[in-house]
Amino acid sequence: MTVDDSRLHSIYDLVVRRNPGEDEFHQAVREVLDSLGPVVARHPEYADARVIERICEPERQIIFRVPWVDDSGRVEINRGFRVEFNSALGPYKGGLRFHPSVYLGIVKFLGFEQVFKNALTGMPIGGGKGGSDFDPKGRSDAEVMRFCQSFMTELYRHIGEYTDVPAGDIGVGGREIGYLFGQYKRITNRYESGVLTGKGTGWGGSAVRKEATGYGTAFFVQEMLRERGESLDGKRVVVSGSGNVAIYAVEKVHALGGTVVAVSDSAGYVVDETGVDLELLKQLKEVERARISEYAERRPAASYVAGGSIWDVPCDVALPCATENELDESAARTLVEQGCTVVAEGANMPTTPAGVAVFVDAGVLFAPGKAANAGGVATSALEMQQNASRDSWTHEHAESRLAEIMAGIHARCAEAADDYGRPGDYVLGANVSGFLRVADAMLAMGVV
Ligand code: NDP
Ligand code: 2IT
Repeated sequence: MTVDDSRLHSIYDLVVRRNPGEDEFHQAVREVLDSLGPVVARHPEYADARVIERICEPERQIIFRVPWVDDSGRVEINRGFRVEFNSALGPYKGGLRFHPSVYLGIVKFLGFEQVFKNALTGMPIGGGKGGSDFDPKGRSDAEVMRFCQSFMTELYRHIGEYTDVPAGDIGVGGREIGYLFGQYKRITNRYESGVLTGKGTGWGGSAVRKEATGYGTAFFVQEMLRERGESLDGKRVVVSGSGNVAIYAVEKVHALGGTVVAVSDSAGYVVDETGVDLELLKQLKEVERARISEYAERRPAASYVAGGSIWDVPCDVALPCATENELDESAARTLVEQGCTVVAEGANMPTTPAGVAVFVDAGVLFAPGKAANAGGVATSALEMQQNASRDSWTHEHAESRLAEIMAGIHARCAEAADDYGRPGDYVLGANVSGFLRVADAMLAMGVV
């Protein structure tokens, strides 16, 4: 893919120069700019107001020390981040990631993606992201709690229900959100429910938030297939990862009649031709925090492959739900050769640009993360709505809102792709539709 418009090309060069060494951020910016050529040609007003240059520059970036004491009494020091990227549409909104690979470039790539994703939901949320290079693996609950308390002891001064509303991402789930909320409440002496989302359903969390990203990805696939007069019924599906997004993608794929035959973690993958046993998967990953190899040990029908690529497993539908750049050109070729016709990104930027090109060339239905995984943040916005009105919806109501929102995102992507002469191009549709909503708000608000 090339950034052919010379103005866009020089913006991209500037981003690379001003953000040295942040490869993932460069990749995310390039992927969006690659879609914007026809938009700037039709709308010179965006270029005149330098909206694209402004969108590529975060409004605020916070980096802080996170000291804490481990169970043996040793002092540990991590680095914390919050990048408040764009607030044209609402308070900054986006998750926190705790993973040893986290550095500023990862947080900026995720924050940048979040701006367009959140716009695409049609809801009043800006974009931001944060996290730390803290590795929760192998840490006790007490260590995770002390880390979260130290992290929030700095973060609290930057967030608020009308300012910036963090949630979960890799390594941050219900347990961590609980510890973070507890510390925020203690420091501020305010029961400000809307300051974090992904809370427990007994204390301000929304029904279906935990399930929302995975469910939403399956709903998006269903919408894409409907256009072809098909459905997930009878489809063979491979889901990478076995965390929050993956587990609930499996659950909804099964409910819609598909069969998930493989899941993974960072050490390897399991193949279960009879269909992944969801209760066992939840027990292992949500309760015991065990490795996926354990799945095969407890289920004779399944086999474990250490290392290797889960994309070697033949399927009709591939749902990458683990992490960025996990599906490269060679994996994409293997998937296409073995008959895969649908790919939807539950994770953020899991497919490399060369991988996306393979899918596009092969006519695969391809849904980018900012459309396919937007159900999580959309349900976070529903959680904010419930908190603001001190209300709490039923599971059925929250799920039907999620399904409507995913259908709306699908329709917006499809309309923008049609409007710009690229029917069926969900990458262009998502980027253009998200961009237009943010850009119009920025134009209306002047140079701020
Ligand atoms: P979890 O921490 O619950 O699970 C992450 C899963 O991905 C685990 O199976 C993990 O394996 C695997 N994984 C993580 N990092 C790597 C890596 N570097 N290489 C290989 N495997 C890896 O996170 P989530 O399920 O919440 O997030 C998964 C993806 O979905 C991320 O891209 C996230 O940004 C995105 N996302 C999440 C949303 C949410 O609501 N949670 C919303 C939208 C997108 P292991 O346990 O071995 O590390
Ligand atoms: O990438 C994402 O959209 C998330 N991790 C969810 C963000 C949120 O605020 O719910």
